Amino acid sequence: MPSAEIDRRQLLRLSAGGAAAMPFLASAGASALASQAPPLDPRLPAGVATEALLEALPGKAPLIKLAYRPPNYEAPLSVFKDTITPNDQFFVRYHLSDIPNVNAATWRLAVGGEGASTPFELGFEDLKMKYEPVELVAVCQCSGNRRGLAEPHVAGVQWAVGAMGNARWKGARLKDILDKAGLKSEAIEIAFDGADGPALDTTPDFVKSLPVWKALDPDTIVAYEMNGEPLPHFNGFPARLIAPGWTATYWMKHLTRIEARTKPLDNFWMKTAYRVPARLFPSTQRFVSQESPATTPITEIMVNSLITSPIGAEVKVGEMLTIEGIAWDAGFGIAAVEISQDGGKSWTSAELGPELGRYSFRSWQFSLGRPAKGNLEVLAKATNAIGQSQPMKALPNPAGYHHNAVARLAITVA
Ligand SMILES: Nc1nc2c(c(=O)[nH]1)N[C@H]1C(S)=C(S)[C@@H](COP(=O)(O)O)O[C@H]1N2
Ligand SMILES: [Mo]
Repeated sequence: MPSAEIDRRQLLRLSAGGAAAMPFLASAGASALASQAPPLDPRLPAGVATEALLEALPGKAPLIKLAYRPPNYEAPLSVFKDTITPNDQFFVRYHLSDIPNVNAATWRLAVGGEGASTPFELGFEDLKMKYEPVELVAVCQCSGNRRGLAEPHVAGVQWAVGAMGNARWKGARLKDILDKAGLKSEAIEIAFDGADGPALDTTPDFVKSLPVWKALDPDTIVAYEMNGEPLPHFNGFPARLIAPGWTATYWMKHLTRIEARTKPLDNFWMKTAYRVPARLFPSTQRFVSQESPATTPITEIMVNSLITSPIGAEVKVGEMLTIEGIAWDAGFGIAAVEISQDGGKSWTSAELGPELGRYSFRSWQFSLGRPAKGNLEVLAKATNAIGQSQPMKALPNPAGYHHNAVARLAITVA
């Protein structure tokens, strides 16, 4: 919720990156730069991202706008030709419309709750100077990424493939912060609140929790840098949670409060939203204190891949054609990416690119030589180090989460 620490009079100063930009609420669309529509993506059903407008939020490059209040902007496919997603092209997702600009100089992070014996507050300099910095590359992927591709159609933001990004995050271990707060053995969940709040009181405030085991994982960090720069305003300045391997719903932006809880967090965002049918997905990571017989909170990212090149559906006959893409999972690691040209009957291994860390996108490529004139469909399927791979069709579920069907690209060689 908006807290007293946030100086709303800083409205004309965007704290992150020094970008000369107006705050979101004051921009009212007027400063948005509309530019050309993105290339038509042949793998998307009609209506998904094809008629989209590329529009720039303050401090960001043009992205595909799905909604303005709250801001929901996804990255066009062309962004994923880079394994690391540039900050200004990183997708933006909010549930709430009141997103204040946070002033790092006055920002405070409150750490406490019933499950902590020594509650305290820290400022931005404390976060950077008093804790050992750690860096890791991790994919931030919305649980609902690709929801627009769900069959049958489900309600919700109709994301195509770009509600995700991969960045090098730098921050303090959440474990070190919790150690200082004297985490009690009765603590079962750690809850996180951000500075944004509902513009209308009909939307419940966005507060999320993690099980203690995930909060204490040395890779779970409170990040203050993204790709060597301060976090962009729209990606959580001045600090956000990084829960590597888990879908981005837990990656609280503009963190203001960390609460060690002795009881499960009971709110709309835990009990109703971001849940999947129990045992539907091959998750190995559980959030036991939030499970019910029928449903479980979404936890780790399912193994997935994306074909990033070629982008268009047409290629020239006689030319060498290389299929390129990325693959990622929850941190078990990508073991293989395989390509099929016969609808999934036979598969051949693609060549994997460099490893940037187990939670990162992994690039891959596969040469098709000089394909003959005609139509061709290429499928890509990633397998991770524990043997999980992508299903041919996404598993239907009410909210359209975890869409990880094999990647497909129809190409006409002419
Ligand atoms: N404060 C705050 N943090 C948040 C959210 C939000 O609405 N408010 N949305 C979450 C969800 S669902 C996603 S997908 C990611 C999106 O991160 P990004 O906007 O940096 O891409 O932020 C997460 N953290
Ligand atoms: Mo999300």
